[in-house]
Amino acid sequence: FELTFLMRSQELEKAGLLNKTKIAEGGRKLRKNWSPSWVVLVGNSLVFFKDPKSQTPSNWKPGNSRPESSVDLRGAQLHWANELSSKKNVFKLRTVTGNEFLLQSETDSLIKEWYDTIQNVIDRLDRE
Ligand code: I3P
Repeated sequence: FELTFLMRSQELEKAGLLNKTKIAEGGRKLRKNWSPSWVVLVGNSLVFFKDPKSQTPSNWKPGNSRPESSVDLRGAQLHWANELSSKKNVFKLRTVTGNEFLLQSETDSLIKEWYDTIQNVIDRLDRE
């Protein structure tokens, strides 16, 4: 995974702090483990970073930190999934490879923005 290449060549669309848990890997169910994650939408990928405390939107620089993981949004599916959690404002992202993530924020407007932005990228990729 060449983050530097991604950042140079593609537009950074959105970055922010969300609660995240992976719930499936390749279709196999995983135990939930919620933690705050610095989430960056760049090009066709959603990239997750650890250590969100040291990051803020104003000082975040792609070269400073190593991504924890990344998700290819091509062919991905997005659904509101409040039935999958006791938390509010939860959506599920499922990749073509069968990895599933829940993302959550206490802030209604913020999670709505993320949902719409990710869905727009998925729709754009579907049309290509
Ligand atoms: C889980 C933990 C999660 C919770 C999950 C629990 O327990 O409390 O936060 O998910 O609920 O099983 P543990 O830490 O012992 O693994 P939510 O916060 O999303 O509700 P679930 O099993 O109903 O998914």
